[in-house]
Amino acid sequence: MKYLSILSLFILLFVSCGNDDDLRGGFIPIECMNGQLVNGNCVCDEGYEGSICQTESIPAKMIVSKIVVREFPLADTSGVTWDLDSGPDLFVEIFFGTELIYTHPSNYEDAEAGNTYDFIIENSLVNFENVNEVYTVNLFDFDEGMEAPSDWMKGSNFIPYRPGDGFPTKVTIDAGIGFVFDIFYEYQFN
Ligand SMILES: [Ca+2]
Ligand SMILES: [Ca+2]
Repeated sequence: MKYLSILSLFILLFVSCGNDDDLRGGFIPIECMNGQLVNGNCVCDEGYEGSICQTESIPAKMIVSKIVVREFPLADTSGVTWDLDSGPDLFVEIFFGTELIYTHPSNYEDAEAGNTYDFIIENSLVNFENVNEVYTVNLFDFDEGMEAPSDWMKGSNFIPYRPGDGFPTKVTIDAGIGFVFDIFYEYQFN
C-alpha cells in the first residue's frame, strides 16, 4: 500500500505539472529535476522549465564559438589530392540553407593528417537562430591564382538543437569519408 500511495503521488505530480496553478492549489514539488527548490517552488536552471523543471527550453540562439577539424579527406572521390605537391590549405564555411553566413578569414597551409585545426569564431559572429533547421559546415582547400577557385572537400548538414541532450557545449559531427569536426556552442534562451 505504501508503494502504491507513493506511486500515486508521483502520478499526481506529473499529471498536474502541466499547469502551474495546480502548484498553488497545494501540490508541493518534492524534487526539482533541473533546478532548486525554493519556498516550495522550483526555480529552474537556465534552459529548463515546467513546475519541476522537467522540460528543456528550446534555445533562442546557439552561438558557434569554434569549429575544430579533427579529420579531413586526403583526396577527392577519384583519389586526386587537393593540391599537386602539398597538403590542402584548410578553411571552413557555414551555411544556413543555401545562404552563406560565415567564411573563415584565414586558412591552415598544407594541413597534415593526424593534426587538428581550430577555427575560432570571434565576437559571436555565427548565431544559429533557427535551431531546429538545417545548417551546413563545408570544408575547403584554399586555392588562388591559376588554381582558383578553392576546392570543396566535404560538407555536413546538421540540425543544431538536439532535444534531450542537455545542451552540450561540444558536439562531434562525423560527416563520413574522413571528415570529422567538433562544433562548440554557447546557448541563449531569450
Ligand atoms: Ca587545391
Ligand atoms: Ca597546399
